[in-house]
This record gives sequence, structure tokens and C-alpha cells, in this order.
Amino acid sequence: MSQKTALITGVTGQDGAYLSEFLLKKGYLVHGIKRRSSLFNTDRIDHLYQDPHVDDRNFFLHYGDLTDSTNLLRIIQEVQPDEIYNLGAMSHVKVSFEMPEYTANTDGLGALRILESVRALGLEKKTRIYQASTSELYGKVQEVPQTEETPFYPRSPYAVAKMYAYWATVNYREAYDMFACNGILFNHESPIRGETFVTRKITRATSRIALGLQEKMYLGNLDAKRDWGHAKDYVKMMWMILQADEAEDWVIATGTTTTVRDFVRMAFQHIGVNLEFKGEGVDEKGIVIASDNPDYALEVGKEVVAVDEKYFRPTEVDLLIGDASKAYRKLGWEPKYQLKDLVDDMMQSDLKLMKKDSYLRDGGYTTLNYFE
Ligand code: NDP
Ligand code: GDR
Repeated sequence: MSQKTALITGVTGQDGAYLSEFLLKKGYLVHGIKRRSSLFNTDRIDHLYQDPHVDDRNFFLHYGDLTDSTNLLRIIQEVQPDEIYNLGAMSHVKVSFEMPEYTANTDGLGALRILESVRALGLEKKTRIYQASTSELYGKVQEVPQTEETPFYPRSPYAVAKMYAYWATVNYREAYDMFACNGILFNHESPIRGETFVTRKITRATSRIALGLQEKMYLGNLDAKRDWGHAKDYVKMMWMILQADEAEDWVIATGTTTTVRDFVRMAFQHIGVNLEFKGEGVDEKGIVIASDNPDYALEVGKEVVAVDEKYFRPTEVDLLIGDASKAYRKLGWEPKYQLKDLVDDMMQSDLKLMKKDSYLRDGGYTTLNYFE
């Protein structure tokens, strides 16, 4: 079988990084689109980087942006991909309320630009397209658990933009017989999750509190429930979706849901600390009630979690829990990670990373001001 070529938008993101490594291991030629930025933005894929001056490369990066049609068209023409994974997005739900137009342009029209480029280049029969759709489409609870048939009710500019992309994907499949699929993925996390998503914010802050680098963490809605899986399991499913016999839309989820509050408890349990939550609404606090790990001893009675309403969203998604039985049945979906494994993986990694910060602090290598 000849070597396949994949093009990944959002290659510098959490999923882009895991998917690149996964596809390279499968023997693909992998091309990724990265944005120009004033600082290096390739931390997550630096281990895959190959010197452009050597032969036999299988990983290539192109500058580009989902808001730039001609750039996308040119890259797709050059690369002639067998598979495109459209993972690029302004992916933060809360931020989308502050940047609704940019979010619509990138997350909504960006998907259209990819689909239309493939069609304009006459690649409809060659190129298979994966669209990164999301459980945020379900928004306000209509039914639980959520399946491929559950109606959508988006609750943020992000979800509204992703809904446009979802239907554009379905429409191009039906109108032009393209192999274009939506993966409706529920939240998936990892040690390389962006630091402002709630799970990573919690594991990072818990580690910093344990090491005495920070006093407490401030969070928003502790009652929100999410179906959290591990990104490593989920990128494999993106690939399987494009290897299926037919182009379809798929829910990928673990089928269990947990509150933000319980995720915090689990992160502290990892370091041998038990928390109790007291109070209600903005007055709710997470207090240490027992601490039995001498490495990370925290004083009993210490307040380590507080609520700050600035993290509340104008419209919230209260409860997500997915039913991935179609993917279990037809694709053989079998996640390796349970929630506890995910929390342990993230905590181990963040404890290591934050220890670096404490060594720097103890060594006196703190940031200086430019004019001092
Ligand atoms: P990240 O936020 O980690 O990564 C997003 C990627 O998109 C980054 O590489 C980012 O570049 C890039 N990007 C942002 N804006 C643009 C733009 N205008 N043009 C081109 N690239 C852009 O997201 P994840 O890896 O977590 O998610 C991948 C995709 O899956 C996203 O589309 C997300 O909406 C969707 N999704 C994610 C879920 C999750 O739980 N993780 C669940 C369901 C869907 P840079 O690094 O320069 O910022
Ligand atoms: P989400 O992820 O909005 O589900 O979108 P996020 O981790 O941002 O929020 C999950 C839930 O936690 C609540 N929350 C907080 N969230 C953040 N970020 N910061 C806080 O301090 C905080 N406190 C409580 C939120 O209100 C929310 O209910 C993610 C993204 O990856 C999307 O791109 C993706 O489509 C969906 O998951 C599925």
C-alpha cells in the first residue's frame, strides 16, 4: 500500500500534537499548518521537528491561517492530501463570548474554506475530511445521554460557529459525495491540554499549591458536569473515522460524567489531600480536611479553592454525557483511560513541571524587568 499523506490544521494544539505523532507512527507523511507568532508556538510538536535540510523527512510545517482562503487553497494544492484533519479553531468557549466574530470566521468559515478548497481543486474523490465537531453543539440539555440523533442547542458563539461547520460538512458530503465526517467529540484532556481549560487549570494549580508556589485557585461554575476522556484515546478515533467504509458522523465519549468540583477533589487526592467544599455559589470554598502525604503537607483548614464569578459564562452548558455506542459497535471504540488514569497522568506531569519552577525560584532565577 502506498504511503498516505495527511494535512492537519491546528497542528500546534493538543490534538494536533497527539495526532501528528500517531499518524507518523502509522507511516504517514504529515503536513501541519501553524500560525505565525512572535514567539515559538511549537512546544507540543518540537519532539517531532525535522531539520528542513535533511532528506527523508516525513513531517512538514506550513505557515497558514483558517481565515486565509488563498493560503489554504495553495497548501492543499501543494500537499494533495489523502486525509485532512481540520482541528484548527479558537477553541475556548468563554473567550468566544469576547471574540464572537473572529470565532465565527475561524471555526465556522474556516471549515467551509477547507471543504470548498478540496472541491475547487477537484480532490473530492481523493481527499477525506475530518471536521472537529464538539459536544458543545448539544448545549442546553435536550436529552441524556447525547447521541448522534440528539438535537443541537448551542450556547456560545463557539458552539454556534461549530454548528455552521458541522452542517457545512454534512452538506458537502451530500451535495458532492465527499468523504467528509464530523467527529462529535466530548471533552478530552491530557498533560498538554491548554492551561486555561478547567482540568489543566486545576492540575496545574493543585501542583503549585502542593509545592508552595501558590496559595489557592479561583474557579467558576463548580457544578458543571463534563464527560472527560483522554486525548490520546480520542485522536485514534479521528483516524478510525476516516478509515471507515462510509462517511458518517460519530459521537466519541466515555459515557460517564463528573462535576468540576469532583475533578478538583480527585486532583488533590492524587497528592494525598482530602478536600471538603463548604458554602454556596460565589461563597463556596474548598478546604483541606486531611493531608497525609509528607511531601506535600498542607495545613488542615487551609482554603485552597475559591469561586470567582468572572469565570462564569453568560450562558452555560450544565451537563454533558455522551453515548458512543455507535462508535463502540461499528468502529470498535475502546478507550484505554478511565478518569482516574487521566487525572493521575495530568497530575504527575504538572508536579514535574511545577518542580522546575520551584527550583528556578529557589535558585534565584526569577524574571527581571527589562528596564532594571
Ligand atoms: P487547542 O486550542 O489546543 O488547539 C487549537 C489549534 O488551532 C492550535 O494549533 C491553534 O494554533 C490553532 N488555531 C487557532 N486559530 C487558528 C486560525 N485562525 N487558523 C489556523 N489555526 C488556528 O484545541 P484542541 O487541540 O483541544 O482541539 C482541537 C479541535 O477539536 C478544535 O477545533 C476544538 O474546537 C475541537 N474540540 C476539542 C475538544 C477538546 O475537548 N479538546 C472537544 C471537541 C472538539 P496556536 O497554537 O497558534 O494557538
Ligand atoms: P469547555 O471546557 O467549555 O467544556 O470546552 P472548559 O474546560 O473551558 O470548561 C469546562 C467547564 O468548567 C467550568 N469551569 C471553568 N472553566 C474554565 N475554563 N475555567 C474555570 O476557571 C472554570 N471554572 C469552572 C466551565 O464553566 C465549563 O462548564 C472544551 C473546549 O475544549 C472546546 O473546544 C470543546 O469543544 C469542548 O470542551 C468539548
